[in-house]
Amino acid sequence: MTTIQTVAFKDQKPGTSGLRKKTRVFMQPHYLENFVQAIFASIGGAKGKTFVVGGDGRFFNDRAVQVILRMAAANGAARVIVGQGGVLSTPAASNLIRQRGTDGGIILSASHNPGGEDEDFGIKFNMANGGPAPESVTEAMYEAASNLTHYEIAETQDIDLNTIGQSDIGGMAVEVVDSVADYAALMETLFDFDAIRAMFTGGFTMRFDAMCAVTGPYATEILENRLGAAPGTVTHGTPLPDFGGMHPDPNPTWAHELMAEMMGDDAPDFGAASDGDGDRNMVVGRGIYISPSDSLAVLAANAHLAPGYAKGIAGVARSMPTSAAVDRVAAAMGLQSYETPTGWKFFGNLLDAGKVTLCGEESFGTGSDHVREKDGLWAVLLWLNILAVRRQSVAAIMAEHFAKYGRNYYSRHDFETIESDKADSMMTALRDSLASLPGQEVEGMTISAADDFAYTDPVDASVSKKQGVRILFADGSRIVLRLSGTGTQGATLRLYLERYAETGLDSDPQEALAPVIRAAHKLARITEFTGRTEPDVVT
Ligand code: VG1
Ligand code: CO
Repeated sequence: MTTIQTVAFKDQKPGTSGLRKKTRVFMQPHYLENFVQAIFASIGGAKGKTFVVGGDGRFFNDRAVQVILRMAAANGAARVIVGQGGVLSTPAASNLIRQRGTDGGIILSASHNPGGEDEDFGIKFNMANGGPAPESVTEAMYEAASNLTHYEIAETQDIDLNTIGQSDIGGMAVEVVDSVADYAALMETLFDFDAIRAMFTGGFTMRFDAMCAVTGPYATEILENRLGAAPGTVTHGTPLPDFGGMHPDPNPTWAHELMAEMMGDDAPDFGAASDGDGDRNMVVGRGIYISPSDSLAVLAANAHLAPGYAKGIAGVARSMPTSAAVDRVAAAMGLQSYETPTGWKFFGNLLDAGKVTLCGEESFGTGSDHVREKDGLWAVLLWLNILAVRRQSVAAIMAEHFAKYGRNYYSRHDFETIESDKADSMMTALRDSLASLPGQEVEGMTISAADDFAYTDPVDASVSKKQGVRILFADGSRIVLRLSGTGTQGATLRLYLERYAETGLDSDPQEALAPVIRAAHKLARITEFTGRTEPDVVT
């Protein structure tokens, strides 16, 4: 056991979901070690505690796990449960943290960001409830990291993480577990596997694009081995340290191979994709793309068709930029709908308190109270269960949904790698203009309200400010702007656009939203500040 003197890094501030930096930043001497020590400091030390450790298998995952094990041992932890090969999807890690009654877990991932030596890496801590550390704890991490002078580490050989079983570092037990088994077992408790299997036997076809990321083994085991989907249903199913050069973000832009197949002749009945760490999902029907906000609404309206939710759901929550489609379902069902800031950490209290059962974000994240993370495969399985019960096409289900609730046309426009000072100036100017906006008319629409979203947690009353600018129009349309908290280079502006319609339900979203898009550019003066006229990614 050694104490290493170190110098604090001043940039170890966790963002929307942990600390994300270029992989090479993490690989520099002491960088990872400092932050791990700061994690332990922020939770009152590691002594006698049990943790789960695993990551999405990206470049540097294997080295980082070894470092964390040695530091946990030197900090007096009693036991660390590690996924085989150091790999766990984010929802599987969340499940293990809860199921084994541990004190929390360290998850290595930069999620939907590309991986590799020249791409991104990340690390975050999840609490004993299985959910991402709340802001009070991430602030304590930043504080500890900014003032760090030394860290504790054990000097030892690498631990064999490929063999399931138990070993030991200086009295700390290291338990290597199957990465998939417990998660797959949990899914069997929630969904009607027999009904889904019968649907596949009856000729139902599917494509699941794992994007060379962590979900491959999970999807292959569950979809092909347990549910009987045809071999080859899962594509890009072998996880690679650089995700095969793919950008593991399941949206129409990056999952273009899947999109092409789903929109082509002979498309399968159902398609889905997942991200780097397995917590995101995109679902697609034959010839029809489903926006994540609409998917959340459909899942809320139909969850009772799956055994795990047969008793009904307690309530729903969505992040503020997510469309209000799910609110309409909640209202019709007499349920409470909560609006939280972006990031899964804000759902934890609502789930723990039993106020909500389903949660979702427009960024391809959906989940429930079965874990405390969003869960890509879970969403896919819930869709499959609904399809198996309703025996309709995805397109028919969507058409019925829109006819009943109306349609919240929705799109997100991302402007990436803007110079940070330009993006900051734009947001500052916009914030300064908010008070003067109500009553103004833009593109034939009247602004009814404008604010900077602040959230008071209904459970612990903690307050989170400056969570994104909202401009609301009298006709129900909405514009939201915020800067990403997961990027590693410059700033990414996210522009969220929404318009509600009760008729004309078959339009192209970009066309339906055209006046809202023009209004957003005018009000935020995007081109004037950033030089950008067109977004880099449209979802
Ligand atoms: C993005 C998404 C947000 C999501 C977060 C983490 O954050 O917008 O909804 O919770 O990523 O998802 P930001 O700050 O870049 O907008 V993941 O799958 O990257 O852990
Ligand atoms: Co993710």
